[in-house]
Amino acid sequence: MTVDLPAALAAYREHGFARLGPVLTDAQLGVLRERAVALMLGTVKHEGLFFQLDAPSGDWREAPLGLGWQGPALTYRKLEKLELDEEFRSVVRSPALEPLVRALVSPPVLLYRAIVFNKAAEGGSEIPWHQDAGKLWGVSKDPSVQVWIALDDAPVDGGCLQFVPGSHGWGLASPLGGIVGERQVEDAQAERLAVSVPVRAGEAVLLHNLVWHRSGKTRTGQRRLAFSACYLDGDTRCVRKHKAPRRFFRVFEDGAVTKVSTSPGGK
Ligand SMILES: O=C(O)CCC(=O)C(=O)O
Repeated sequence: MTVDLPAALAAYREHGFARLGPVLTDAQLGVLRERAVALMLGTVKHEGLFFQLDAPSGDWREAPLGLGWQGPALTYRKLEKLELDEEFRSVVRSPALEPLVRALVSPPVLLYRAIVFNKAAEGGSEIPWHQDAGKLWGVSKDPSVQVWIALDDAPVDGGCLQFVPGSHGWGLASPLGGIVGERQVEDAQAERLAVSVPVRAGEAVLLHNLVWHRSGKTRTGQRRLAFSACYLDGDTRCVRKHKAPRRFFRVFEDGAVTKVSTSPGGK
């Protein structure tokens, strides 16, 4: 499984996202799905893993924060710090992704987050237009490289990603980052410009952290699991003040790279 690097980089620069095609074998998919379920059910445990249950209302704003693992359930919305799990760690460093990551990220490549997004068969919750950068992220420079991998099929009505193409070139919608305000969504005519990217299990999508993206509930009656890894340039520092600074996980052991420009439009 190889990613068409020039095509992926061109689409990423122009649109802020790129389809990468399949990056996992069926066997790997099976292992990762089973592991995600085992973590939710607590049959595999790692000290320090982050869990967030979905809100029973299906409104992400009501999802409880800071509670950790709440007992066996398949309705966790997010599982984070998956670099602690050997199966997910091997995806972060996957040979299928390594050339792409090395092309875009300055060494030594660091990891900001390794996360599973789950939409349970009952529907899960909608994630509104947002950007994955800004002060909320607590780092000295905004990251720009994320790889999102479907672990289940993600069809149009089953929780696929949606994008506003080119929006990575508009900068941060607010210094804080995260959710894009309603007014800005209207002004940008995001609804009209939105592009859905349905994928099959095992396929990946490269995202620029500034591109406006969102996902709906799954309405197919099928669960939609996805894994995402966000990479950081080696000189990125944690600037959070409320806790001790994070030390980011180092993705590859050596530092050899050819980093290319990540600016929109390829300049
Ligand atoms: O997996 C999803 O539904 C959303 C992913 C997402 O919003 C993100 O990667 O920031």
